Amino acid sequence: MTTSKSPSKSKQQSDSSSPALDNALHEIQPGSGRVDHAEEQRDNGGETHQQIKPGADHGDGTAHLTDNFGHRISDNQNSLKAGARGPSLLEDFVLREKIFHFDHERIPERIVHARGSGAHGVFEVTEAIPELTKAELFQKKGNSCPLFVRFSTVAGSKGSKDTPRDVRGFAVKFYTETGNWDLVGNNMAPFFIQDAIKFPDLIHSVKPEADRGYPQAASAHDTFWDFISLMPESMHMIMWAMSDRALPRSLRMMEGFGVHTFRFVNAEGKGTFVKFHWKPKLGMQSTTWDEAVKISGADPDYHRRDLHDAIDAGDFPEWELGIQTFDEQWAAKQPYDVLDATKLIPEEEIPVRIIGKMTLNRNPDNFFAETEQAAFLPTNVIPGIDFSNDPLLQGRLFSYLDTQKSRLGTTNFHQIPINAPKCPMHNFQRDGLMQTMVPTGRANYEPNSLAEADEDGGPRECPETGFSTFEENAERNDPTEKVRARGELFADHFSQARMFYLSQTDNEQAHIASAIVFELSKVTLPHVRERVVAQLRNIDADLAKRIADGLAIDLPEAAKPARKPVDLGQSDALSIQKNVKDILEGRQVGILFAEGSDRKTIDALKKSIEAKGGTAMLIAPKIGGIKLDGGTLEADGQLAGTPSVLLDAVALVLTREAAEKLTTDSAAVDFVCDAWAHLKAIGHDDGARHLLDHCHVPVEAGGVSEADGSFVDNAALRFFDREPDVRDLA
Ligand code: HDD
Repeated sequence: MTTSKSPSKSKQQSDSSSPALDNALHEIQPGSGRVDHAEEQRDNGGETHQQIKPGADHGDGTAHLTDNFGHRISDNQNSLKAGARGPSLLEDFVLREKIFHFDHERIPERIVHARGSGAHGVFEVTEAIPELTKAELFQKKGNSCPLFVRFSTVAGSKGSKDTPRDVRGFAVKFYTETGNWDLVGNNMAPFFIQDAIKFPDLIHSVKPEADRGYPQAASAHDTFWDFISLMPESMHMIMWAMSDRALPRSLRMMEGFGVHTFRFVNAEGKGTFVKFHWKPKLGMQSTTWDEAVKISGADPDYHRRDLHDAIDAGDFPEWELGIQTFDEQWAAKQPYDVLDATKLIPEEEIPVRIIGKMTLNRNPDNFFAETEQAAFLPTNVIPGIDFSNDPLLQGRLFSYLDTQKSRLGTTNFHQIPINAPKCPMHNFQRDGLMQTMVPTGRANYEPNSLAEADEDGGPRECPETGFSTFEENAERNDPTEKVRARGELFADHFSQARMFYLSQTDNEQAHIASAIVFELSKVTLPHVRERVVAQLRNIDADLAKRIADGLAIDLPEAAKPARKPVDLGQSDALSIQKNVKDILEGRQVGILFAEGSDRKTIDALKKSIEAKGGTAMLIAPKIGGIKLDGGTLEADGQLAGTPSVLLDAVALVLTREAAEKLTTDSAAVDFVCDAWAHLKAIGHDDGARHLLDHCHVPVEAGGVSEADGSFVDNAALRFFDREPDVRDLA
């Protein structure tokens, strides 16, 4: 590679626990092919691309500053002028090139999922599944490959915040030895619509409204809910989008889903349906809505920073890859269609079988070159993995390749290093805008017989090992019939929405209800609000009533469902709170101190937080150094710039005098009141009680404790029992 590694704290290189992981950090080095971009140019271009080495730096390793064509620049501070106070001269090629390049730095943002954060990593197979798929990757336990992940929000622009209520994209590019495999999923199992033909409508409705250009990164507006109210198929996904799943605490703490039913194909040609799942090692965590709103002001890059910092610190985020597999016969017996992307398969029906592990272990060196230019394509599958007839997936197979041309500007976007495969790539495609490969020889067509004249005839097709499409059993379809229609069971829009809602804990249900009331309260069209509530009546009568009460409207008649919903019971796997992991890893615990605070308490807290895998953050009114017994202590964050919304739990270690002084500092008062309202663990010493009293925090309440070991135990949790004390859960 020609890029240089950034000097981040590199527990990254040395601490990987498995040799497979270490190996996969290196690029795949296949005998015959290109390895990386630079290598490729050498392969193809020969001498023309060689670097001229002598005198390339100042002698101390510092490179010469040059223009884009290698001319050394003598002065990067002043443009060329006719006299020191005269006009700039057109002949200043240094100035013109610099401004010209700058003027064209931006490329169109992604039409959806514009805001995203990426990371490099490795995938390791933990259980081989040759009986299910012939995919080379999954043939042996321990097989591994490098990968790149991009997480994203959906509706907001590139520069929008990280914490809107939104679905999160979860796109993984596996660079396997048999080509790239892109698993382009979300952090929610179902999707809003069933057929790709509705995707432009869905996205138009949620994006800023056409005439006024707002709201940014928000679904709480007329056009989104107008569309939704007319699309009952979206009701299941609406339950997910209004749930705490849409407010992840960290990108490291969310599940991922391939959403569609895909197909594995084994060496005998047998097909098995498969759904893909990502399970985070840290478990799932969410913020509250009020917290998410405040985080977006305090740190719009909250998730991006968290991901970057964790990787930089060597706390490599991990997910397990799981699968649910089933055959046509099983699928045919279900009360839903497995080809319908608005449906999921309950984990209680088919448990998720873990087959691999993803570890993110390297931050991108350059945001634009890697994260921004990454192009994911659901069409990127490897032999052994195939598509299903899901009509949403089928539309995606066209859309992604197409969109890259308008975003990255060229059909050669596959040559950008982040997109290029790391296995050999040879074909007869030629030319095009920004062609960077320099193919040699005459063979740019096939078949050819140039080899007979001792010339390089180029690559040949691989009937045995190449991708061959699964031979579908057409029993359930008549492929000769052209119809614009959907499978019969696609018409059940409510059964799984109801299952999701009923599977939540009481306060998770309350969060869904509050979210819908919030969103619909931003809707200005009364008939839209009513139509949504009419749809909700088919999910749960109590939910619909709560929403109608919350909006202060009469309960409308239920909308007539296209197909009568069936009772699917509950699935505990759908609830975050029922599955929460009581661990401190990945959590950020704040310790607020001020002049005179007890150093021993601070040190002991910090030690036990770190011993449990959490991060301790010292916060004080001033950052540079606070006087304590036995010296001064520097803070990691200044109080006003580090509100408690950025922390998972807070300890207050204060003298009575300091606590009293802080009662007149709104940053300190908000720090405590928000930690209380956001249901966080609060630890305190005697002196700090004064500040708690001022903020009406009852010291006997759940999660409020002495700033000792009990606080550190509490810090892994949120105290939902307190919720009725801080907000209306009607
Ligand atoms: Fe999509 C981007 C996920 C349906 C069309 N989509 C995009 C990304 C993710 C998803 C994670 C961002 C990739 C990245 O980080 O670069 N999309 C999904 C999921 C869907 C889905 C899980 C349903 C199951 N998408 C979907 C449909 C269409 C698209 C039905 C069009 C017919 N999606 C696109 C796109 C994007 C995209 C316009 C924008 C940027 C890009 O592709 O590369 O083509």
